[in-house]
Amino acid sequence: MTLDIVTLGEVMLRLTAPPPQVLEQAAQFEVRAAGSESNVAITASRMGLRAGWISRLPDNPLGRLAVRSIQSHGVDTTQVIWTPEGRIGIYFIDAGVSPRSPNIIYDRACSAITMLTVGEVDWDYVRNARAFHVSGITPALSPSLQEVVNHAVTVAKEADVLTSFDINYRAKLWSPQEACAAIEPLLPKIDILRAGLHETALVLGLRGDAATVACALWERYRNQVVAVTDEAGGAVVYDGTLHERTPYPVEIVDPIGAGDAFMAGFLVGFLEKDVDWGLDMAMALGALKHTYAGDIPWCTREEVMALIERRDRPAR
Ligand code: KDG
Repeated sequence: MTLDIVTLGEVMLRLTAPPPQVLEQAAQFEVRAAGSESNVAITASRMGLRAGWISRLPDNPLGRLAVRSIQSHGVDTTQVIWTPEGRIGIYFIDAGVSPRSPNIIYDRACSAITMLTVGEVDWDYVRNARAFHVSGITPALSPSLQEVVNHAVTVAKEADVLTSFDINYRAKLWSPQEACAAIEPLLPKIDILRAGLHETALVLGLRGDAATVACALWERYRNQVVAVTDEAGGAVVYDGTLHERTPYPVEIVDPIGAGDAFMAGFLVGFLEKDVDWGLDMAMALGALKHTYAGDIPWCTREEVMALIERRDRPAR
């Protein structure tokens, strides 16, 4: 089967304290499967693309729970490597209420995917896809995963598969210097690069507004397309020409996963048509994600289209 998008990364169980409770007072948690790359595969699949996801999980009820939830969105999970060793990662979250910040506690050390090796993956699965996507979270998890990600990006590039990378810096996983050392060598092999403004400053030392940073990244790493999002929800894409979008007004229910929704939307639109359509899909999906609890934008393709069309229609 030829897939449109293949992603590779960890899925965890996300244990959310019922808002507005903080972790310390929570008597129960809501459990959902969550992980940046599986989120991208899920959203792409929900938008009608054929998506697959590679991972490594313990062969136990929790591993199966996570995979079943990803499969339920139509994602191909046949390349998940099941293992008797290791565990599934977990994270605990309370969403925060302004001015109290959200709190996330990871409990993911030694998860099964951290032991994934290059030899375990069927790389033809990546070679046969139209696009391959991974984020900076995956190489942050273990030295072995750094090797796997390097190999994956190289294999994809050599096979003319569109390579996509989201910097997705996580300060609780590694320092900016460690992230830069691992990620920077990959960047010249990336076709579609996404970053948030704060990440480019922290990890790559690039400062300025989104347009300046996107152009600088494009010139530095020679990517086909660079997408940079800012804290206010606006985004620019640079591919030799600057494409800009202002943010949709959003009421935030849960922002976690909005970057993944943006990334998936961009890949969907880019694979379907072009950069502008990618940016339209990205903006709509990123905005819509804020309105759903959990990591996934539960909207249908029709709902995304309705949002995009309403935006383009004159108000009166
Ligand atoms: O983008 C959202 C995911 O990344 C989140 O659900 C998990 O933060 C996460 C991580 O570090 O993998």
